[in-house]
Amino acid sequence: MSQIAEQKLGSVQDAATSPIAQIVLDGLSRPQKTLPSFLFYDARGSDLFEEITRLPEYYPTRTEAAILVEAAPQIAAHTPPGAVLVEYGSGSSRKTEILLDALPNLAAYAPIDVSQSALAEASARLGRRFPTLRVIPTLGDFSAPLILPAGLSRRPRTGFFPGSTIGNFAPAEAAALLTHMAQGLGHGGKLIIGVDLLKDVSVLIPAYDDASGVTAAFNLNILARLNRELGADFDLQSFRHEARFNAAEGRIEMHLVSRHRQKIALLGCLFPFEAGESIHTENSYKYSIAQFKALAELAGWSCQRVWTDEGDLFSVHELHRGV
Ligand code: SAH
Ligand code: AVI
Repeated sequence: MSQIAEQKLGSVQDAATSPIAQIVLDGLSRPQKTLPSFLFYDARGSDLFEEITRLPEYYPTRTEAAILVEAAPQIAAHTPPGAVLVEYGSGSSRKTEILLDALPNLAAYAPIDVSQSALAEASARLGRRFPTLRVIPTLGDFSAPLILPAGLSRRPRTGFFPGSTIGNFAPAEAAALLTHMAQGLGHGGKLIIGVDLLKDVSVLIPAYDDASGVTAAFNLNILARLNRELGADFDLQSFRHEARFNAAEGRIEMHLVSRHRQKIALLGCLFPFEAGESIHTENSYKYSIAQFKALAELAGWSCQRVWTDEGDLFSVHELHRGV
């Protein structure tokens, strides 16, 4: 995944050499067609995600933000002065402001995101709100090696990975990503990570299939992106959004379901769809606190603290590099 950094294409002629071309061709060639969820986040997708975070049905954002407000003093007490705060998948960096308010003595804030528009907007806003804070944005894949400017390389590092973006990875990939973060954050490193909790399907499904259709638009936007950037000919009206709960795997799945039999042309290939056949676009794993702790420990972290809300909807964990 480390080549996904710059996916904006000059023209459709460049499409075949795009870093995402092979990933998309591979995904659509599988018996269960799939697309990786990082493709959601072009400029339009990042805006739609922000809209999702404000939906009444989408409990994770407001719940995690409220937990962070409560936890911020304790998080600050365990963050050494002069540390670098590294955020993985920072998006709009809205929740970051809660931590930054409590952490006036950081050496720098280093957000990493694949969305150029989200990263640029957030960096500009934070620059205005925290004029003395050094902001070092990185456009790219958070699973690539972490590179900080030489002057900061010996500073202690605290990672921040909110939003339950870890849930968008299957457990084995999530463990690999957490191991990668442990390495990148170095000796004495800490990680503040948001993890959505398993709950009743009657709450989960509306969170991923809201009444106003914003999540549907977010899911379908991936096809618009493939049309624009890879010259595909998806008719967006010919697919519908579906959120499914996979109880055996403990995850919500998002699919785009073909409304009828059709063929899609993309980069010189034809992809046939039966009526009802889907493209699997996202997994969102939901954990118990014990399950997530086990995963984090497998990846070399020790769990120091966990905070939840009263309804046990969401959790925020403070992990330290294992001894
Ligand atoms: N942290 C924010 C945004 C979560 S949305 C919040 O909690 O609300 C997930 C974010 O991760 C998006 O901004 C998306 O662009 C980014 N993202 C997804 N996969 C990524 C990857 N592999 N590398 C870097 N950023 C990624
Ligand atoms: C970013 N990620 C954790 C979100 C989630 O809940 O899995 C993305 C999302 N997909 C649909 N709604 C929100």
